[in-house]
Amino acid sequence: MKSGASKGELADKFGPPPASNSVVDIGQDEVAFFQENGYLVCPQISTDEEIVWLNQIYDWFLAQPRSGFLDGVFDLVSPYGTLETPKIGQLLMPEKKFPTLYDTALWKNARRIATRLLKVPDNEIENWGHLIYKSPGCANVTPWHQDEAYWDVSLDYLALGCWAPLQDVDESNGCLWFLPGSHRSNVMNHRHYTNDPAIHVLEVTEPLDTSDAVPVVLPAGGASFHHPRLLHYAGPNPSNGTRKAWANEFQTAPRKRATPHDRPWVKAGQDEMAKRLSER
Ligand SMILES: O=C(O)CCC(=O)C(=O)O
Repeated sequence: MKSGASKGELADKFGPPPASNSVVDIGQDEVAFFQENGYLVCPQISTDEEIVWLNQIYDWFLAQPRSGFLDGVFDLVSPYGTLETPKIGQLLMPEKKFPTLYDTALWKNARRIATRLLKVPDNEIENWGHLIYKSPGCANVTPWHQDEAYWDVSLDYLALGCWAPLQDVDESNGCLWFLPGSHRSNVMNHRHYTNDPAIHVLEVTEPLDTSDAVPVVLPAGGASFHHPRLLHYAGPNPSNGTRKAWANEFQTAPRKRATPHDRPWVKAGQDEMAKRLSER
């Protein structure tokens, strides 16, 4: 990412996460709920002290120079290369810059729960994270989508997403909404927002009945887990505060497919990003 600080400098600046004995696990009922509905909500997988610590690190990342591309902070709803304050900002893989994030109760609990939900041995889980935030007064929704619609069309995945807010979230500041049971559908047709392949965020193009959707109201330090085909969206953030979430994808090693999926929006976005990167 576009910043001068080394791993060591960040470790010196922020130190380790506050000591915690938070160990959160789930049982068969939660696994069954996830299989039936495509998601699970856990009210607390971190601690108050850790959330304060994480907020400082999050704010440091957001204050770094923006790149407008995937190597730094970029706006999910503006064309690649946009350097203005993001409406919906994203930074990929903060853990590569600051591996101490792996020492948090939040990450360790999320990983344990993901392992149970995916029903795989502990040593088979891979992970990457992203920071995703909505600026104060952001009118943009994160459109209805399935996460798998973003991914490599030549691979099959066993994966799920974990989404952990760093402040309380509800309908007033852009919480997630899930459509229970929708994970049983195939990946639907998507397009880049406003049909512009230079805009990263995707939206489903097929008609959707979202009348059964549920808001995922969570306190800071809680987390939700969702299947990569679960339809979900996040509302606007009309509040005065930044809505910050630390999302983590947990998966086994993806497997090569004999035939790639037909999802033309993926290549359209990659081509447009490569074009704009070459002009940077
Ligand atoms: O935070 C948001 O606005 C959307 C996050 C999301 O869709 C995800 O993490 O899968």
